[in-house]
Amino acid sequence: MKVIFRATPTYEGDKHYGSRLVFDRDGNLFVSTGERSDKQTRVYAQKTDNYLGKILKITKDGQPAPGNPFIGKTGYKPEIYSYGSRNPQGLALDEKGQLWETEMGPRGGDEINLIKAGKNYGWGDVTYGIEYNGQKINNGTTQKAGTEQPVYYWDPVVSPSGITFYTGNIEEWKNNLFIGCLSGEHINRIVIKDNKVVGEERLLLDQNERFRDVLNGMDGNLYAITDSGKLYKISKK
Ligand SMILES: [Ca+2]
Repeated sequence: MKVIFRATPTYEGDKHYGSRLVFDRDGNLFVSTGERSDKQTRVYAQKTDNYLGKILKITKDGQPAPGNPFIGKTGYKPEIYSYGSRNPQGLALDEKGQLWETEMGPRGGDEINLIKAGKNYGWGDVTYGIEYNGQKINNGTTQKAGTEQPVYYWDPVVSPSGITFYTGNIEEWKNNLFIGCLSGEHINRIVIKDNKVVGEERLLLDQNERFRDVLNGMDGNLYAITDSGKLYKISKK
């Protein structure tokens, strides 16, 4: 075992680690990190001198990936690809190689984002959600110059976890985004056209399971795992 990268600063807490790993088509690795949830660490998501609340892009040796947007820029960690994320647990490439991210928002603010190099995704200045206690976040700011809007958001939330773009043998599902949902207790199917969401379907709601991750099998089926330890195989009828 060899540690190739550490997402600092460290923090004593048990929430919001992110974290997904996805290889880009160029062989470098995208890594998502959470902002560790508490008020005192939330501010790190908007700051660029640290690794919390980020999408990072590194080489297999843990170095900044060549072409990263902030290489050589003062006040920016060179591994940063984008910033302003809360708890990004979903990361996947679509058929064109574009990077998509889902993140758990506060109450009423779970998001789907199309991740682009050097962009700020808003957290904790800009959100469609509110604090769990009902208070507004940054006076209820939902849009702000210099920040990216989510492609889609849920209110009430579904708690999006692992995601994947479908490559299996059900023709009408091809290239749809599948999302394992925790508190939502279903698998979410999102239809995307021209980078916009044009449809949403909730699958396996009757199972009452917290779906942790979804993945394409090499056999053309979709597989999902749950927090209760079950493995689902989803096939064509
Ligand atoms: Ca956002």
